[in-house]
Amino acid sequence: MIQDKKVLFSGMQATGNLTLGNYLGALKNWVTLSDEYECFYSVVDMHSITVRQDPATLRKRARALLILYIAAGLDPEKNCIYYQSHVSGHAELAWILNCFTYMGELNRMTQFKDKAARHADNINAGLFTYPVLMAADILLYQADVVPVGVDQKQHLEITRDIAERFNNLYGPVFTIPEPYIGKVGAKIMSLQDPEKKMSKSDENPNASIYLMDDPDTIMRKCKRAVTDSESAVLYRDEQPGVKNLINIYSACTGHTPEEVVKEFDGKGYGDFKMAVGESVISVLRPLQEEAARLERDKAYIDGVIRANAEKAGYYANKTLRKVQKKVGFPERVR
Ligand code: ATP
Ligand code: LTN
Repeated sequence: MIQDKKVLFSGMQATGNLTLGNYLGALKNWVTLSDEYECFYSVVDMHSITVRQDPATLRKRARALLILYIAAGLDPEKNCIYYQSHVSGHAELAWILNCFTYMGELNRMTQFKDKAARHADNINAGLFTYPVLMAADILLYQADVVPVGVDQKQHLEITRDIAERFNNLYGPVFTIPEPYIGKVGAKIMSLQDPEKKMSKSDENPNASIYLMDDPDTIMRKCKRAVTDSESAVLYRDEQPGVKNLINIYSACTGHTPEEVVKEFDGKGYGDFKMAVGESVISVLRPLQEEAARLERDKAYIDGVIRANAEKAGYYANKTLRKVQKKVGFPERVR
């Protein structure tokens, strides 16, 4: 707990272009939660290199993602927005936690199995211990809550197991974190295959709306979205394409799915898809404008990066020193 507020930690990888799914499922919730908690939002660039990256592209994407956090409405004065690689405590705690994590536990992680299958030529040790670094991220700041999508639940469970194991051996060092999984937008589906989640690694560009898509592209993708032959805007599992579009419209306008169904009663898919497109454009336009403005303000962004790395480092070191003492590392001599 920092100044009576509970602590929140979350992060995103700077790999690929962010989609409307990332925004509605994660970033938007972060903004809603930011008043209630003391928040740490990291660009987890150290996690990114578990898969081979082009250095210049990674650097560019990491900065664009950090800017996007701010453009989405996270005030960097109140929220600690920083690069994971700028705080060495993440790597140091991860090493210690590696020694408290079992191979068998890591072997059960579904994300590891998926990624190992997709990158069969590069199944490195970092990919295997990815969840330990994630546990270090969270435990370093004594986070109470971690907002993530459903896909990250297993990693939260292993984080809790590692923390409890450590606490049982050495006393209450770590706060045990809870996952926070939002209701609205928890799972935005692909526009081309509504049975699959919208994902930044999808090869078909029409399947996802990217946060940086221009209005014409957004409208075209919405018009091309796969629906069905029912021709009625109804919110039901039998019409997954339409249901997904209702979810998107609902998340973008704040109207409930029931209100959306009423609004489009008797109207065709053409009108509905146009309205969905308009609603997405009106949410993304200010975000894009703000990101472009911040992009130009190099001095301001550099200042944010410097100040927040220092702030994160301060809290990280507090936990790290405690942990180092507990495991028996010799004290520093001043
Ligand atoms: P990839 O396609 O590379 O696996 P991703 O699009 O799934 O990436 P991540 O970087 O793994 O994105 O996730 C960032 C955050 O966005 C996570 O909290 C994740 O749960 C959330 N998220 C990702 N896709 C969606 C989606 N379609 N709907 C809702 N939330 C999502
Ligand atoms: N694994 C997460 C990103 C991530 C994260 C974290 C999320 C790394 N460290 C700590 C929450 C808390 C992902 O792929 N979305």
